[in-house]
Amino acid sequence: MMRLYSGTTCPFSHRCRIVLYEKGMDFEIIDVDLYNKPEDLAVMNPYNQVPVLVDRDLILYESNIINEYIDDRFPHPQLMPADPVMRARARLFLFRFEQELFFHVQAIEKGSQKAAEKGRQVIRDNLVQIAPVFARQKYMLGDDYTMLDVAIAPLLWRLDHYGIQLPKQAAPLMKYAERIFSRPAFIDALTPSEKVMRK
Ligand SMILES: N[C@@H](CCC(=O)N[C@@H](CS)C(=O)NCC(=O)O)C(=O)O
Repeated sequence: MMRLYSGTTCPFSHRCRIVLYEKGMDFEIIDVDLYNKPEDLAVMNPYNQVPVLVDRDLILYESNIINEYIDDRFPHPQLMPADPVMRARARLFLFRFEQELFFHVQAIEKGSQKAAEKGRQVIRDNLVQIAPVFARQKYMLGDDYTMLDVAIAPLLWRLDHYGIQLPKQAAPLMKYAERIFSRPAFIDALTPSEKVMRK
């Protein structure tokens, strides 16, 4: 059985929990206290961070790498596109999410007040820019829910929590977010600490 070492408020662990629940197979989630990390975390992940996935003798870290492995191992429902060109595009988007959104999440969570404010502003601007896409399509890549929706969902869930307010013009994005939040696997994947992040 796969074992996921996960942080109860960690957006990166949240991504992996979502994928595990989407697949509907057996797994174990181990909550890691990030203020008192178990010694074996640094043995499993040289960056001493969660999430970490253990599947028999395979140990993986980095949320997107973990998620692609779970998707390859349990292909139903498939979350990465099947077509090589679309798969490559999906990976490029995943990379850009890290550079343009999640890099700034780290500033909000750990940076100075000034860095956090700058992070909020960059995230707000980038989200406003992609918002019109959702007036035309249901999900990030079109009609189907994919790994891109999984990857961005933890950030959309935390907007209030991070103090990010979006203007009215981002309404299609928030409608899209509600669509993701209503998925049974999304609801099941929330920890009690995440549940209270949104009113
Ligand atoms: N790029 C990593 C980021 C993981 C990460 O930043 N994890 C944080 C919690 S959200 C962590 O373990 N922090 C503990 C530490 O850095 O001491 C991923 O996608 O998995």
